[in-house]
Amino acid sequence: MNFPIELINKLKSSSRVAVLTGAGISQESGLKTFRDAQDGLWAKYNPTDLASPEAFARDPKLVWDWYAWRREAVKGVRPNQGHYALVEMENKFLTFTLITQNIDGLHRFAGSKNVLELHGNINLVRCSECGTYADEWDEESETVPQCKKCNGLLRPDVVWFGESLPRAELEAAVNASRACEVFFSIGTSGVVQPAASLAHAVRDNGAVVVEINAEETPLTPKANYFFQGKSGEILPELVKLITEF
Ligand code: BV8
Ligand code: ZN
Repeated sequence: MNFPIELINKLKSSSRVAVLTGAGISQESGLKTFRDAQDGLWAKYNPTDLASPEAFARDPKLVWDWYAWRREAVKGVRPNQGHYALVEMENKFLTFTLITQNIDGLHRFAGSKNVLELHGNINLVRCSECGTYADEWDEESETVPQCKKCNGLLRPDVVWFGESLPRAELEAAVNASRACEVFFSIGTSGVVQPAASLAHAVRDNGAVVVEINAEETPLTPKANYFFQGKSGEILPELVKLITEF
């Protein structure tokens, strides 16, 4: 990939960087992206219909099983070169904030420290009534496991459509986007709000916006740089150039 020298110089002279990632960065780990057709059993459901409080209220077992299936899928995968390149980048900049829409936990698994999980984490399970986190539950149970404290139905600790994002994480993400000198948008179709609006807020503060994605998105026309391709290939190349003295 040909990286313009002014971008390399900008990165070498910057100290505050923010990154937003989406499902695309985990695709090379073998995880389907959110809008990929769901495999087999789930082919007939649209993810946005299952990832909602209404779906859980209507058929808690179906939604619970969908997340149990996805937890299994996440257990079987490892971070890829794109995740590791971001770990290297974090050590390179004075202030580095990794904002992710992903719930797979792969950034932390790869070693990233300052990670803001805007949509929660699929490996965490809490009570849908009292909010108590469950440290273990019977994955084989015929019915949705229940809270030990109040018997409420357990649910994944993720943000469903129509639910608000965790305030602290969202606030930190907005602050990091406002303060950064360079903002990366990586592996996201940029349609889910309010995460997608972070990049647009950045433009207003004069920061440089760099998009790395397999296809163009609504952000592409507004980005200063757009690199089309796989994040697992592009990011290591870019990080190598900015860490070379
Ligand atoms: C809220 C957790 C309100 C669950 C997720 C109309 C207009 C605007 C907004 C709305 C609207 N109607 C409704 C809304 C709001 C809604 C929304 O944005 N809807 C969208 C569909 C229009 N948002 C919400 O509901 C949010 N909450 O607004 O609350 C509110 C306000 C006040 C008080 C109370 C309530 C909550 C949104 C969070 C939903 N939860 N995840 C779960 O995962 O099961 S979102 C889900 O989509 C995932 O987190 C995923 O990450 C996220 C975004 O998708 P992407 O990550 O971008 O993945 P996608 O597949 O789309 O794209 C992948 C990209 O990677 C592609 O472009 C592909 O080309 C690229 N790619 C693939 N491989 C690679 C690659 N790139 C590089 N390398 C590769 N190898
Ligand atoms: Zn409870």
